[in-house]
Amino acid sequence: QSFFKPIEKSSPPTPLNGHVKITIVGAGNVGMAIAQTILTQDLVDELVLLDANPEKLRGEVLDLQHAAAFLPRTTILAATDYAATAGSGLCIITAGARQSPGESRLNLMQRNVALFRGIVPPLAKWSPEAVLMVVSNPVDVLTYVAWKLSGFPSNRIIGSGTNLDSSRFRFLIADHLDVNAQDVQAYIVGEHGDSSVALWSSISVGGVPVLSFLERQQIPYELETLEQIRKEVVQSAYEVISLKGYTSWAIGYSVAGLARTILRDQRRIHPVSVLAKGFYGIENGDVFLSLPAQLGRSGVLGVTNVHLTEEESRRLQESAETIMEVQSQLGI
Ligand code: 6V0
Repeated sequence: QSFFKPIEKSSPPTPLNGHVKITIVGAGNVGMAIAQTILTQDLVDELVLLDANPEKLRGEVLDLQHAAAFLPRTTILAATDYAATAGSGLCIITAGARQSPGESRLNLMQRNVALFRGIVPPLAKWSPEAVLMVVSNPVDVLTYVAWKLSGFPSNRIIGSGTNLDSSRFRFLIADHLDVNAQDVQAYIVGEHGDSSVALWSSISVGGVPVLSFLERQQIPYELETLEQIRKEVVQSAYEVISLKGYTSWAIGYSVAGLARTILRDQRRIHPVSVLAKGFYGIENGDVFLSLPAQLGRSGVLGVTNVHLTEEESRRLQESAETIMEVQSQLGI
């Protein structure tokens, strides 16, 4: 049995022809945090920012261009027309409507689907070989919508998913154990949201599996502490939003890291939203949710074939059902 299992309907990578171009749709808090992190990483030759608000967009792009003397050389363009996005290797969508007071989540979702109808087809037309990455929320459902509207093979559609939740998880575990978060391996999978699933069996620190270590030392499982950490991960987005109004820095680093893995063909494993049909007992329906996926130039190369406990499998399937229920109300 191989370590990775390929996803359905994969297509081969497209050569970048030496010129690396990224488009970010939505120059709000999240789009700009992603843009600035990408710029510091010397990852691209050309960065196009596209937004529906031309004044704000021009202000943001000028502000970034004024940092040219401190940054690796990159052409930064402000665009309100999709023709400027032509030939992008990666398109990142962060545009999204905000919830109005009293508005239901379903209504918000329908507004976002309407917005995606105006964004995804022109992106796909001008960059037919691109990898498309969705960040706008609810990210799993909107990744499915982007897949449907683009007509792209599923390996070239990715949602930023629980890459951010997993980083919050690693930070909290590191804080609890007083170690460096980079030495903590741990995955949150499933829905980016309330039904996300912590893979306890995946936690290791410096290569040592944490749960079996605790068991061997006959240290009580600390299950309550772990469950508390999982709840904190779910709550942490709400907490940041209630304190500063939005989240931006962590999602900026998270997405810039995904962009690096894809454009540099690094073949690293990230928990991101992928077409999950056929994995871990998710057999019915087309649903995107986060699984530990290997990423490279052609997008999703495969999903890790790891063993989940019965409980983890059950929770993942429940997470899939939660997303599919929402999807079924969209009429797409
Ligand atoms: P924001 O600051 O309101 O920015 C949204 C931007 O989108 C604005 O600049 C708008 O002008 C622009 N916009 C709206 N409609 C269009 C359109 N049709 N075409 C082009 N641009 C358009 O929001 P913020 O940046 O804070 O959040 C953006 C989205 O990211 C929201 O849906 C968030 O919920 C989502 N996030 C997702 C995260 C994840 O982990 N997946 C994390 C944080 C936020």
